[in-house]
Amino acid sequence: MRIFKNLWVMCLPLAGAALLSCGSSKKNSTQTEEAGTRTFIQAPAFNADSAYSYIDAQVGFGPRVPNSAAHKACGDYLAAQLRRFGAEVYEQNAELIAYDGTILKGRNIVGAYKPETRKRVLLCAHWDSRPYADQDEEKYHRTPIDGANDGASGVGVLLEIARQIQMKAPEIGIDIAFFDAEDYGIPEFYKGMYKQDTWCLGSQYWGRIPHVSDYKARFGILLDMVGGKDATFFYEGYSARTAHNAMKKIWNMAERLGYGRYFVKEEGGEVTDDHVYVNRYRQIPCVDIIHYDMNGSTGFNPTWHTVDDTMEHIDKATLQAVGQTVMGVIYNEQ
Ligand code: AHN
Ligand code: ZN
Repeated sequence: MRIFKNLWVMCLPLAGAALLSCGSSKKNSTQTEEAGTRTFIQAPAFNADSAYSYIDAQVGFGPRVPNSAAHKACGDYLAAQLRRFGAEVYEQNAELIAYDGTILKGRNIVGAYKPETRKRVLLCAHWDSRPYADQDEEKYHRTPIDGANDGASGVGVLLEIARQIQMKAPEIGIDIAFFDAEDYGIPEFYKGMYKQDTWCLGSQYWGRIPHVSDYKARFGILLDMVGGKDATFFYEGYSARTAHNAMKKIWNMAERLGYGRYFVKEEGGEVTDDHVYVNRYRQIPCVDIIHYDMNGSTGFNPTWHTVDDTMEHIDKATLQAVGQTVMGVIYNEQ
């Protein structure tokens, strides 16, 4: 933007003809902008109202806890939306074993664009919601949460990106993966034996058995809790170690688009999230864009795993910042 502004200032004192030539000296100036020697492609405009409506629709089904009717109905909705937006849709149904032995009817949903292309980027989010508000008052510990932010926000942003891709495809192929059963991890109140790897059951399954054999992508971007007001996204520790280049690309893009307030270029903690298994099992470097709150008691935002994770705490400005940044990244991949 700055470059455009400078150009405009330079053009101002000139006569109409000169102004025209000033404008036309830039080939396709609405599309591209010179940044040093590299051409920057302006991505289409992400629509936060649209993303918000997709979050609202998910929450409208009720908590998307695996094995529930709301979960089934929401899964059908997500697969139908991806199809409607022109993706080739793959579904995986698998029985996943929870921390307490409960068998979850898990369902991963993947929408592929340009499936024939080898140059690909994976975008992902979890679509289930937590059966427990175990960060809330004790009386709510066994209450399923709406998961407006924790779950639905990332999916809502990705559905809007799917809609945008249908209207104007980026150069590379894109896969949008909605992972199931991320949030059925061992609850705080559980008295039984501790077990490892109880979170992210859907992405663990997909990592071992991807929707297409030998699936590969250049890198992945995971969206987790991307709808909170004044959200701050720090360099998540595991992403920083395993997906450093992609991570820098994202944070630099955010800065360039004016979203540096959200994408803070400082180290955050390390989180066990779907990106860990995308990297561990498929060797795809994957970056977690996740809202940390350094001042909060949990390290996450104040509504995290509480019954307050509702639509009223979803902020369109944050959705815009995240959606436009991710679009900036994918439309600039060649
Ligand atoms: C754990 O709490 C172990 N990981 C955070 C991942 C998560 C949960 N993201 C959303 N809900
Ligand atoms: Zn959660």
